[in-house]
Amino acid sequence: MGPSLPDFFRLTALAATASTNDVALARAAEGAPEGTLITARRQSAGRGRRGRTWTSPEGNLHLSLVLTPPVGARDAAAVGFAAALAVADAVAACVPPAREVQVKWPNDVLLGGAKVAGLLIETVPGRADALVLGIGVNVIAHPAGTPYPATDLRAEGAAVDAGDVLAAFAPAFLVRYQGFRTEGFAPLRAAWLARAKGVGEAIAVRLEGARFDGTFAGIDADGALVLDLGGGTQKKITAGDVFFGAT
Ligand code: BT5
Repeated sequence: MGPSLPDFFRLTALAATASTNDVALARAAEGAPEGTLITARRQSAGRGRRGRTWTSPEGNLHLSLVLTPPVGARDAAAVGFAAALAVADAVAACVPPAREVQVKWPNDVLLGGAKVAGLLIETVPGRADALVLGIGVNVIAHPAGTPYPATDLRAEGAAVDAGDVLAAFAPAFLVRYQGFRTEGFAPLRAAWLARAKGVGEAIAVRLEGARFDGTFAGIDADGALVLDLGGGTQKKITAGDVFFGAT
């Protein structure tokens, strides 16, 4: 039996699939309502941003959720921050209290400074009112040798399974998402910044074909990363990969 979830969610639990985002995108294209939730125990073609691979072995949590936020796909950034905070809430509930849980721009969750979860938000062809939120949480395993260090919940002392993490995530996400729906992005932005790694510190942001070094000054009212380049110059970045402690 699966975990008991709030009414909002309509769960389809799969043993295996290529990518839960693909299943959710197909359902959304057919008109599936908000709250449609797909999970898979493992994925054979899990993906990250820009076509990268997401390692998805049996035992980790892989989920995709269909959402119809107030201004549809244009709310993608806000939904990403709400979801990352909810994953951070769920992770914090699973690990010993002393373990540090942080969010990393744009949508990663860090445990003890290493990546424990990643999020991928995709738009639905033909449906401007909807988007698909995909989340991978490393519950029992993580890949070695990734450009940004990874970890998993078991390695950090949490004796939980994917169902436990889903049961912790679902209500936490509803709180964050309903808060966004009623109060807008500003409180979410503040909550995200309070949990973010590296604000005020030196970072490098890698974009396709470019790298910018500066001080992480925060995020703007749209969720873009604000990078202080020195000399009074700031640059806003809407997509990229952040590395900390850059020299
Ligand atoms: C992400 O991309 O972090 C988004 C990951 C979203 C995965 C979920 S699982 C359910 C749903 N269905 C899907 O097919 N996807 C979503 P990005 O920031 O681009 O990070 C990808 C990079 O992280 C890879 O290039 C690797 O370097 C590294 N990586 C791959 N697997 C990882 C893992 N399990 N844990 C930590 N890092 C990983």
